Amino acid sequence: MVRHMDILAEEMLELRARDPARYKRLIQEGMLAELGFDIATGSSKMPTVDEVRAKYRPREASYAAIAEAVIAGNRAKVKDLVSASLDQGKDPVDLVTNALMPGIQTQCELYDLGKAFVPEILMSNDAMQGGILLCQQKLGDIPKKGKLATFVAEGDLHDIGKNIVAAILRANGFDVLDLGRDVPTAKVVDAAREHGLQMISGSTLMSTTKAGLKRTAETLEEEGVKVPLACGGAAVSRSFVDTFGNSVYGKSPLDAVKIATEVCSGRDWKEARKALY
Ligand code: B12
Repeated sequence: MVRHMDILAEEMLELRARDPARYKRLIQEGMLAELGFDIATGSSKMPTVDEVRAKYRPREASYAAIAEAVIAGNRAKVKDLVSASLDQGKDPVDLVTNALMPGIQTQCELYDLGKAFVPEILMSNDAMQGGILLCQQKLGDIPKKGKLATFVAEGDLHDIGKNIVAAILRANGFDVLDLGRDVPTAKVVDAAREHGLQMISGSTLMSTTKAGLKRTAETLEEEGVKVPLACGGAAVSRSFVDTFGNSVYGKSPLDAVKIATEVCSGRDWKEARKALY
């Protein structure tokens, strides 16, 4: 997975503080070599398509077939296979996490390598959504644990991860209002007031848009709307989120569930941070 330069830089600074000897070695022996750059041939060791596929391929055959159908962007096949798995008694949350998500993760990494292209990503996303819908229907109407919203920061159109987070939150019993992508702060604040939200989950994948999450957390606080913001997405790091209040950093959709569980059981964002970090 390609790393954001600012996250990489933060990680290097953390490493310098935590393990100065290794940091020094990295510098001395060549950071490029440590990061996978083959100095002898002058090229970086890029994984092959097969290696990427193998990295994410689920062990169980029926899950691997679902992941393959997501990669192929075959919505009809995904729906057939997910239906069959649900009929066999598979857990819908497990299917989303361990069959559908590995498919889209493979496709995204292939895109990074230049081995998949925009239409393919969009078709895989559509196919995955077909499967997620069936899993949500199977879960049915379960008693709700709290009212939340999800959104992607202003200027950012990447919504695949946000959709997964929304699906996993719903699957875990939360009532989720999806505000969509490219969402301005004012719309989030209005929604928090209007719908009596208990937590908001904000995502962003670009360095240029991550300030939108900080702005949203701060505006909620300034306007006296006591709703914490869970922040995630590939451009977001814990050290970034720690630079502002009223927010909790999470890496995975399950972290979003943990944060929501803390907040909906009456804990504030500071207590939720303690529980998570
Ligand atoms: C798919 C993709 C696209 C698709 C988006 C389709 C869509 N509907 O989302 C398309 C092709 C449209 C696209 C467009 C662009 N993209 Co793009 N894209 C990607 C790509 C390949 C994958 C992103 C993705 O979906 N990952 C998979 C999901 C599942 O991961 P995720 O969102 O991080 O979410 C997971 C976790 O982070 C977490 N999570 C997410 N949210 C939250 C919230 C909380 C609270 C918690 C706890 C957890 C959590 O859970 C999720 C599931 O595990 C990435 C590269 C990469 N490999 O990441 C580039 C990437 C994000 N794109 C990039 C860029 C630059 C662009 C464009 C500007 C390209 C261009 N020149 O036009 C445009 C931007 C348009 C815009 N204004 O937004 C850059 C951003 C670089 C940067 N530093 O800012 C990246 C990193 C590529 C790169 N290496 O340069 N892109």
